[in-house]
Amino acid sequence: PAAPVAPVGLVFPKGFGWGASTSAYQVEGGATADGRGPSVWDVFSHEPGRTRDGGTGDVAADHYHRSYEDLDLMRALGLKSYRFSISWSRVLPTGRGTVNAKGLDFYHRLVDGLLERGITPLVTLFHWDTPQALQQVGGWQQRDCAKWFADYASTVCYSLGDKVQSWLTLNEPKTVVEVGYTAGVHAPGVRDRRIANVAGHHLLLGHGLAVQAFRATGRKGRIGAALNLSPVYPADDSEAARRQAVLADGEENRRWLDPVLLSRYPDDWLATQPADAPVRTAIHDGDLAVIGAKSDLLGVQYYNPAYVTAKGTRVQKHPTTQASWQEVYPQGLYDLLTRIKRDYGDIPLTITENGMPTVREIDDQDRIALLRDHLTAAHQAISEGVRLEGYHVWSLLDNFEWAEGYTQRWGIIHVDYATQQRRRKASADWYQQVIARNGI
Ligand code: GBH
Repeated sequence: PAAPVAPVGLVFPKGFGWGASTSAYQVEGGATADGRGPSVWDVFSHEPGRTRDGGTGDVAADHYHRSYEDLDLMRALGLKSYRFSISWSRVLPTGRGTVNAKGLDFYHRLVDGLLERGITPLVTLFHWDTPQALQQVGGWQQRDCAKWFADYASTVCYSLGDKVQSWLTLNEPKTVVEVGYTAGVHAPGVRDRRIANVAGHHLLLGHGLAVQAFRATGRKGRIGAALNLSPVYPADDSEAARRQAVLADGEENRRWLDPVLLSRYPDDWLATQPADAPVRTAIHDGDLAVIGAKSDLLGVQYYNPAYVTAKGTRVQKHPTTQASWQEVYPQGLYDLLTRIKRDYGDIPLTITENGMPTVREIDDQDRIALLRDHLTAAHQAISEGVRLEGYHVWSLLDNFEWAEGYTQRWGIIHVDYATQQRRRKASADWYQQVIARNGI
């Protein structure tokens, strides 16, 4: 199917949540400021050869020290929503135990600054930065990590819960499993599929326990997970490719959506796990009921589709961005959103990430085109009844792109890392107009 032609004058629903996203380790810097403890990413990024340019998040975009300037940039854009994450080890330097008040205060000031500017905070509790002290006792491989995460969630949700109404538990558990624990290209650098799937289960359990912990604080508000999802298509019309695409959909999408929204693992995904796979014993009776504890919203992150051959291998069918994994197919967002509604019902959705890296540092017309085409696809889904409440561009600022270091610029605002000067890109000007007009 061809991508939709971008019509002009698409108006979004009243109150649509125009937003932008960041994550703590990618923008904050201040790695040792005010008592912050190290996370797995501090350790990993300092190991030789882990990031393309040797970059670390020590300073990043120095947002920890420049949050007021960044808040003013957000206000100038007219943002309605800002999605950021909390650094677990800033709040709890060893992952559990005593709260570091100065660390927590940073997020209070940030949230106050957002509210003063009329911007709604959307807070992610975990964007990959497991406290190193917890990694040393097993991290997500260890079942207790789910409980530690829920305790941390309880602390943060209670403390900020009179100001923050919207929470996300985990960012992209799939990426942690596939890149952090299988490929070993992200922290903690484990390369073991069996361990990865155990960690994946414990991450999901952590999500469910965190949802319960949030409810137990008595704070009002909504909570859910942020999942990166890819519509999966057969690469050709053979029966074998179609079968492989269904299996791959299990891995890419249903393995995460089904437990969180339907309290079950998909049978076909479970069947791919060998009889002696440790994940089978990691799943205890009652876990799926916890994992499927009622979510109030779902964060959808869409970057690319997946095409699967008759042999089960992946191929690309569309041009990619500077990120070689990202083939561009805006219609995939429409397919994804309508599919979620069809298969999982009317849970409120917000797009928590979508965007691209651009080589052109200021005049980023390619980013404008990509955002416009994806918003067109999102609008089409809304017009067909999908309950999409917001859209957050990844990212507000150029930042530390994990294993790619600083070699990819994903922001709508440019950061000159030598001076930390911010400069709006063409896409920021464009996005400001989109927000002002509530449409494209
Ligand atoms: C998101 O991941 C993250 O949430 C965010 O932190 C990140 O900055 C942003 O997207 C842009 O990448 O290098 O071949 O091993 C997006 C999903 C899944 C994309 C893992 C990169 C690694 C492919 N990511 N994938 S590879």
